[in-house]
Amino acid sequence: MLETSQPSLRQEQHPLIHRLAERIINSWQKYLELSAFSLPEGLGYVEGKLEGERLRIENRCYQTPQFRKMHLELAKIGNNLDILHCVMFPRSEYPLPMFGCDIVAGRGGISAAIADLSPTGPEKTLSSSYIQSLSALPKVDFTELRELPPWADIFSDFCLFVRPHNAEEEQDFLDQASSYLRIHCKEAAQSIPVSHQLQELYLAGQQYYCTKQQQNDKTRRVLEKAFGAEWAENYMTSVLFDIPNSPDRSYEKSVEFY
Ligand code: BLA
Repeated sequence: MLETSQPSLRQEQHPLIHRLAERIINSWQKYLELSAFSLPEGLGYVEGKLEGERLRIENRCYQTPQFRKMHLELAKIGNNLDILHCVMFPRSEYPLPMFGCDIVAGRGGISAAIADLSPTGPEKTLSSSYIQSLSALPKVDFTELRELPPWADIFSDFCLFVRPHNAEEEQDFLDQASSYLRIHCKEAAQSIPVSHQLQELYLAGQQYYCTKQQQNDKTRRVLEKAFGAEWAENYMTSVLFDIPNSPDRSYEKSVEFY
């Protein structure tokens, strides 16, 4: 059983974060065969202090036949800042993009909401079936589109990066991010492994993705202030964006599925 009803940070977070977290878990359960994924020792639930405020981080991680690691992280800093972070790392056998999503909510509401399916293949574009499904989604207009920072050349043309201005725009972001995830889970469930040669290229694409994400100074600064530079470096490179350094063919078909 997945512990969807356990008390957690989710209940205390901004409603958009709470609702997206529910949808992510629901989609994972509905479309994929989940089994447990263990994080490095002591990093499932962490607490620190950021400028006198308590920083709490709660992680949930799963794996499936297609995904090496699916990570949903909720963080709360005092009563000021709520964060949702989600990344799905495909096994390199499968020619799949990376689903990534981040919501940052402060006192003044959501400042950043981003969702993408980022290509990792040698052509650096999404496959035609992804493009077709994503293009068929209803178009949504946001008052404020945000500009991506210089490190962010990893994202696709479908990357949604906004500051929602009202409840309707928050709902639109929720729906769009959920659609990206649904499309991704359905594609993944019927994905077929590629040759060993191509696997190396997809792996290199994932490595590039992680290297770039590790350059996000805004994330690093929050973690450094609460836990120190060394802890932040370790967390960014071993939990948030750990780089797989060889094709992972070790997945055991005998794992217990939820
Ligand atoms: C931005 N990420 C941010 C910001 C903060 C964090 C404080 C600034 C908000 C703003 O500019 O309004 C903090 N994000 C965190 C922390 C964690 C986190 C502490 O996930 C984890 C504990 N970031 C991701 C993923 C994506 C992502 C998966 O983790 C995208 C798929 C993107 N976050 C992202 C981008 C920005 C951001 C592009 C804006 C960076 C900038 O403007 O420089």
